[in-house]
Amino acid sequence: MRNILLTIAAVSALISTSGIQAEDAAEVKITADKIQFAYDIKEFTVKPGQTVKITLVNPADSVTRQPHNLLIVKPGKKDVVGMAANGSMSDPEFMTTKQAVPESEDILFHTKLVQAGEEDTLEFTAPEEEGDYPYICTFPGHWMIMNGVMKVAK
Ligand SMILES: [Cu+2]
Repeated sequence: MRNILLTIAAVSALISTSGIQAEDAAEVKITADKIQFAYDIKEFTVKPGQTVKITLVNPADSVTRQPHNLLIVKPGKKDVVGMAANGSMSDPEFMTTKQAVPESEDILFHTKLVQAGEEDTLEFTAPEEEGDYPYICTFPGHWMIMNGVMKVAK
């Protein structure tokens, strides 16, 4: 009898732990515009250290048929990373192996290049430091207008 009770206690502890984690995760779905180089969500807020899941969707009926990605960069580094992407365009691997992601220490997390009709989910732990973390698409020519801000705040 005592063993059974212990087992029940262990199982309910497991259930409540996973329940807390599910509640804690921030899930954001960001869809690329069909016509313009833009994300439908320009700003969202997460808590420091929170589990974040971002799904980038490139609609199947995209008019531009352009691939898109999503990079989360350090505060204030949108332009630096965007310019690094511009400077990488002559690299033959940039659009293939590198998924249009430039080499930069200022990039925290990124998706792959998502073609029309596809999506990619990025899962990470939000930075502990509060601030405005820009996200950008580094497909050539997009980042200046295809961007947003992930706010990290308590
Ligand atoms: Cu794009």
